[in-house]
Amino acid sequence: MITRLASEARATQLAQLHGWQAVAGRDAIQRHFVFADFNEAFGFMTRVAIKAQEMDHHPQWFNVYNRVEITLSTHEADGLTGRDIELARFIDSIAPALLSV
Ligand code: H2B
Repeated sequence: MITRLASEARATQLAQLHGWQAVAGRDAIQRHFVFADFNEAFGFMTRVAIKAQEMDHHPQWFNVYNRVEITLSTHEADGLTGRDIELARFIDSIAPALLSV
């Protein structure tokens, strides 16, 4: 059973991410992206999906045309864990920084 990040590890690891914000009323983080068009957005989502499948850790996400909103949390721990940090780091590594909002 995976456990939630303790407050010290949590602060350090969250500080290393880019553009992620805490979700109100829930132990989760969220980042919004805007791409040039749907093709760019879906290409990005495809890369995230392949990583998520490899990790067996899946994002909650929302897409309309060129916008993608990703929320990360670990259901079985009912909060943020190292798996969310790992997936967020991967997402940051493939996200075009200038297009993130
Ligand atoms: N994704 C997320 N975000 N949180 C989980 O707790 C989770 C998951 N659990 N993907 C996995 C799959 C679990 O359902 C399987 C059985 O390992």
